[in-house]
Parts: sequence; C-alpha cells; structure tokens
Amino acid sequence: MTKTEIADVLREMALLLELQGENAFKIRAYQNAARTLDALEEDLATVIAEGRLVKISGIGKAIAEKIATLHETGRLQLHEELRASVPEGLLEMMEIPGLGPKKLKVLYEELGVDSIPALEKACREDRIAGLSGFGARTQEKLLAGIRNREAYSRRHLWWRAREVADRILTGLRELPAVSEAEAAGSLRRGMETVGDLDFLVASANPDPVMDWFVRMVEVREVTAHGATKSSVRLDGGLQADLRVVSADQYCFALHHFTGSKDHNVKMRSRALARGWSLSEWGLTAKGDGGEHGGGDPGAIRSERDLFAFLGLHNIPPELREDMGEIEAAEAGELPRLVGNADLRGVFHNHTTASDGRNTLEEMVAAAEAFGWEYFGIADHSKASFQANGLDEERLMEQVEQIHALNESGRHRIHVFAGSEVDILPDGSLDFADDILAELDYVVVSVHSSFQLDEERMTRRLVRALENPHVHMLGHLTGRLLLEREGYRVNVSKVIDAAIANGKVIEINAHPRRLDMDWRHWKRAAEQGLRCVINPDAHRMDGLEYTRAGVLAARKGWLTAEQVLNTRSIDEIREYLGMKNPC
Ligand code: DGT
Ligand code: CA
Ligand code: CA
Ligand code: ZN
Repeated sequence: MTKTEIADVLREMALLLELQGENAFKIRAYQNAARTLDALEEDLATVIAEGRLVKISGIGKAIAEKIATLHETGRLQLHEELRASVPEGLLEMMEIPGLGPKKLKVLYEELGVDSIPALEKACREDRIAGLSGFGARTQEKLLAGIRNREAYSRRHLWWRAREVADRILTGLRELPAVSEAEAAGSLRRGMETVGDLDFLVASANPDPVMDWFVRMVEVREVTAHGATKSSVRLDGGLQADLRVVSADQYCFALHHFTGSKDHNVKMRSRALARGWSLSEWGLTAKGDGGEHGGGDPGAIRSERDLFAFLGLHNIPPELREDMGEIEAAEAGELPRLVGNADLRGVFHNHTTASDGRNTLEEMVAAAEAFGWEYFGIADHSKASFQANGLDEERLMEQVEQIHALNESGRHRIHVFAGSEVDILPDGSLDFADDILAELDYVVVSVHSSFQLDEERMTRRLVRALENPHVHMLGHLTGRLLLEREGYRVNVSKVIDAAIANGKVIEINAHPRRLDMDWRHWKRAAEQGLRCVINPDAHRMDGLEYTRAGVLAARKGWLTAEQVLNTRSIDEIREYLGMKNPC
C-alpha cells in the first residue's frame, strides 16, 4: 500500500473507533498518524527499512507496526475487524458531507438509522431536525448530500453524455488557442454507459483553454484547475476532465486516454517487445538503445501512424476493448465496420396507435427525411394493454392504412406493416398465425412475466423464434441500463435458436436498451447470426437513436453484410417472404 492509502485506512480506523465509543486519546493517535503520513516527504519504504518510523513524532510504536504491516501486506486484521463490527450502511453514510462519527452515532442510537436510504427517509419525515446537534438546516444539507452522491456515483447513458460532450467540444474547437480537440475515454469507444468525460486538447497556450473550461455555464463545481489538467462537475452530476498537451504529444495522449485500459496494456507490451516504451507522452527508445526495431517515432502524427509504427492496421476506437483487435490488426483482418450511411431503413417503430407520440404519417415523413428506402411499423400487441396494444381488429385497420399510404404515392419511402407481438409466458404469441400471416413482418418481444427462471425464459424465447411467421427478436434481455437488469435467460441458446430458424436478433438502439449487448455480437455473427438495428422509436426524434445502435453494432465487430437493414428493399422483401433467409 502507498503512503496515501495507508493514511486513508488510519483515518477510517479513527472513525470506526469513534463509532464504537473508544476513548478520545486512542482515536487521536490514529488521526495524528494519518496526518503525519500525509506530510511525510521521505520515501516510506526507506523509512520503514531503516526502522525510523517510530522516531517520527506523531507516530507511536503500536501504530508504526500497523503502518509497516499495511505497507507490506496491504491488510490489517484490526482494520478488518473494526469494519465488520459496524453495519455496512454506516460506513457508506460517512461519505455524505457533514456526517462525522458523532452525528452518525446519534442517528444510529436514537433513530436506528444505519444506511443512506434510511437516512433519506428520516430526513423526508422530518425526524432529523429535532435531534440534538442537528436542526433544520443540517437536515436540508444531508438531503442535498444524498442527492449529489447519487448523481456523482452514477454512470451516465452514452446518449446523454454525447450530447453534453458535443456542446463542450464545439466550444473548445472555437477557441483560438486550440488546434485539435476530442472527447476520448469510454465515450469515444462508444460504451453504452460512461463514467466521466475525458477531453483532450492540443494547444501551445493552455491557460485560456483551462479558464474557458472551468467557467462553462454548466459547471457546478471545479474540482481541479491546473496548468495542464482541470476537472469539473457538470449539472446532472457528470464529471469531466480536460487535459491540454502539445501538438506533437496529441496523438499519443489521444490514444492513451481513449483506452481501454486493457487495450493500452497490450499496446504497451507490444511496443516494449519492439524496443520502445509507449506512454501518453510518446514513444522513447528502451534500454541500451541497440535493440529497438528502427523507424522514427518523431514522424508519428496520428493514431493511424502510431498503429502503423507498431505494425498494425488502424484500429477504430470502438474495437479497443482487448477482444482480439490487436491480433486482427496485425493480420490485416479487422472488419469493415457498419456505418450510419449503410442503413437503408429500420423496423420496430411505434405510433399513436399504441404508445407512440407521433402518428403514422408523421413517423413516415420523419423516416423519409433520413433518406431511408423503407420503414417498418411495429406497434404493441393487445397483451401490452399498459402500452395501449392493438387487438386484431385495430391491427388490421392499421395494415389497411399502411397499404393505402403506400398506394397514395405521397411518400417515396416504402412502409412495411408489422407488429411487435408479445411473447406470452409459455412462448406462444399474442396473435394467432392467421393474423400474423396478414403482416409484412413480425417482431417478437417479452414485456411481462420477467421473473421466470432462466430455463423457462429461454424456452419461452426459443419457442417464439420457432414460429415460422416470426422474423426478428426484439430487445432480447429486457434490460434498462442503469435502471433494471435484464431477465435471466441463456443468451447462447437463444442465439443458436435464431440461427437454426433463420431469424435475426435486434440491436434495440434505444439508448436505455442497446440490447442484445455488443459483447455477444462478435461470436454470434461468426456463428452466422444476423442483426437488425432498430430504434424502437416512440416519437419522430426517436429515430435518431439508430445512431447509438450502429455504434453498438460496431463495438460488436459487425460489418454491413451482417446487418439486415443495410439490404436493398428487394432483398428485404425476399427475406421477409422467407424464400431466402439471409
Ligand atoms: P469510464 O470513464 O469509467 O466510463 O471509462 P474510461 O475508459 O473513460 O476510463 P477513465 O476515464 O478512467 O480513463 C480514460 C482512459 O485513460 C482509459 O480508457 C485508459 C486510460 N487509463 C486510465 N487509467 C489507466 C491506467 O491505469 N493504465 C492504462 N494503461 N491506461 C489508463
Ligand atoms: Ca472516462
Ligand atoms: Ca477520466
Ligand atoms: Zn418492446
């Protein structure tokens, strides 16, 4: 353990001792030792090795031994015992500003409050303000602290983080001092959720860039403001770091801060094997100099150059997850990833007939504006009564409406009439086969009985895929990112069933879903599964979500050939007719 980590442990022990009502002298000993460690300028390992720890004022013999143990093993029995003696929720409560051990003790002993949710409840019920040493203002502050903690500790949906990042990037790029700017990190890799934003700027004059960054209107708190790095918390709790580097470091820093960490580790050892040390600052010749593989790292101006220097094809950010991309880049076998422009239409869209906000006409006009050739409507079926699902009669009316719309010639885009049919708990479908036969295509999804065990859920989905009228499976796991886990289901078996029956599985592009997860796609596509990228749009601007789905497909290594809705309308007709499954 490092000096700082040990100091943190000592501070936590002081808190725990205080919670247990230990005497003030003992508690202060731990606090003093922590402070002394913070201020220690010498190397801790040296001080310990030379037996000088006890000689430092502020550190007694007993604590010196504990520090040595922590330094050597990273653990301390007394610390673990103390932790175990206190409800876990109490430890978490200490992270809320304004809650020291004294207050915690009162809350615990007077009200039995032993967790953050219990504290929030007590605040809302106005039971805190009356406690001695608290008051109404403290109660307010605690509530605000709980709210902030939630916002700060949470990850954020890629879609929302992208909106924020785009605005900031636009601002950065307009600054005269900025020559290049990018949002790196998980955002650039297209992760479905993002922890924080990592901006990177090339500039010879960092000061005005930093000043602009910490003064943006959406900044709620500046947590660091330095010459080359600043950090802020934005409205909504998203954190953002900005690093400014020189123009010749930019591509190295961009690569490093894009990550992922595992990708970086592989890249570094590849560089090392060729005699180079790779870091966020650049490439330097390693060791005695004689061994490195030649070439001039000074000529590297872009990530593409960097990859080439290490004998690799250019690896798109989405693939940098250490899933075999370096091996593929070496062999020249990186996939040509599907792009937004490859899509010629989308299926699975809702209208006001079920729970959508826009009418059929409005949705079709919006889809046409995307330049798509075809557009699929799939409103909910009757079992989804909470979503105003259509019964047979209303569905047949909608089919008529769609046929009339196609024949009217009002739109260039062709509209396919479908339905998002509920898969009932036993795997049968919400509409009988003769109704399904009237539709151009059928999406099937689970919207109820999420609690089935894995085996029954898997059988349910497999049975639905075996129905010859079905074309695609919607949002495979039902997950809602940052809100709800997916239901238990054996994904591999569902994939096998889809392949065996010539069916496609959706990437539901709704930013909260992105389901089926990109992590499954590489292998599934290798086995022959095909994908359809669907926005699950419930309003016109929901069609834009398609972009998030394309990103997920790219993270899953998918090429245009592996995505059904890159096909021409004739090929789609053929597929929907099931004459020639793709
Ligand atoms: P996030 O923010 O949790 O969604 O994920 P990232 O990937 O944006 O991670 P973050 O913000 O902690 O760091 C940005 C990038 O910086 C990360 O993807 C790779 C690089 N990086 C950070 N820490 C390390 C490290 O300890 N070793 C290496 N090799 N790279 C690191
Ligand atoms: Ca990040
Ligand atoms: Ca970061
Ligand atoms: Zn659905």
